[in-house]
Amino acid sequence: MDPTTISDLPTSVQFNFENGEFLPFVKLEQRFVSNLAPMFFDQQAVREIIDQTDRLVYDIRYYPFITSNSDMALGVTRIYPGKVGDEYHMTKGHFHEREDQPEIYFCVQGNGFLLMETMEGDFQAVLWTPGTITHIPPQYAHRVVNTGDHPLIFVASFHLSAGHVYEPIIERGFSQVIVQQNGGPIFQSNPRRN
Ligand code: PAN
Ligand code: ZN
Repeated sequence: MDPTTISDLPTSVQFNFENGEFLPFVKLEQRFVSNLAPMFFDQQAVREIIDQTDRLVYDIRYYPFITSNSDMALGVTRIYPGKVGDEYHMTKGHFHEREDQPEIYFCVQGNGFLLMETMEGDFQAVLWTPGTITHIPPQYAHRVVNTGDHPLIFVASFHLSAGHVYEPIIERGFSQVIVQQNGGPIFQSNPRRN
């Protein structure tokens, strides 16, 4: 990220609880269905969306609080409501490259689940409502799923040096997926793993 943000002085940003934006921010990333294509199990639904009008699934605002000897980062993610086929909008999900790097996630607005899973297959799902704060231990892949009708907004705090590894999620996904059935969310074993 932008090296001009290096500062050894205390730094603050101002967070807007209504829309999840904060100022100033250093980087905004947008992830569309096309960017997430391999993550969803219903590949036909993915192709139909991309062929018609690609759709924004989530955006992330970052601020890297880099000092001369530390690399804490703030990220605020907004997952817009929606589904790809029957599967709810979600983040890609990733492992941290470094095996000693945890993360804090704070659900500010919206409803859904935080999914976490180790390489060894320990799967954990936490129901998320506004105010839920979860510590994600090192070596747990993490993904947030928005099962509500409104944006799901969460604040993340992590070290930039943690690194992000997406390949295992692209290849295998999480062991469970969350789909809509009879108007509400249910868990199913991931068809991509069968
Ligand atoms: C978060 C995530 C962010 C987007 O800042 O990077 O929510 O999710 P994906 O990276 O899985 O697309 C974080 O966990 N940082 O480590
Ligand atoms: Zn992370």
